Amino acid sequence: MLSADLMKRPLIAVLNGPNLNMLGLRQPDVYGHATLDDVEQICIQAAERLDVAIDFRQTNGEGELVSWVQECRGRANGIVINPAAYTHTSIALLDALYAVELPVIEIHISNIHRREEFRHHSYVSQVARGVICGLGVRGYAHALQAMADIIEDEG
Ligand code: CA2
Repeated sequence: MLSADLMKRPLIAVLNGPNLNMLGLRQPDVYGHATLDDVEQICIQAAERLDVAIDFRQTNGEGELVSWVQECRGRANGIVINPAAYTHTSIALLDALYAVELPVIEIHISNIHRREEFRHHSYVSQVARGVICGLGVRGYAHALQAMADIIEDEG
């Protein structure tokens, strides 16, 4: 019989930043009609397909997001993150993502490069293995697929 450790699935943290709890309630022209609960369901289904575990969270607080990244050390195998507005402003988040020494994939629902100039720059991209943007909420499933591939390739 396989031991519990051998059967353990890799854990991917799916972290979401400020105002993403408003998804589906406002600005459907930019972000679509799906709610954050719908996004979580997309991630749960993708995780089942990929045989990985996920820890899906959202916060409006920069400090809380930084703490969650720190908590991933020694616990998670990778981080998929939609930092929302902190993408464009937070050196604290960038520092935390560097320090945690885990693979990071950055995801945005909208195509930030087709939007206002201030959204074109991302601090998080400096530490991300890859960036998915503009593919709507389905982008989360692509991000999980990419992260599962990275974890499998790098053991
Ligand atoms: O496109 C994305 O996923 C963003 O990360 C979303 C952020 C925005 O600041 C980034 O530039 C791009 C905004 C998240 C707030 O989402 C809302 C959804 C509905 C209503 C209000 C805000």
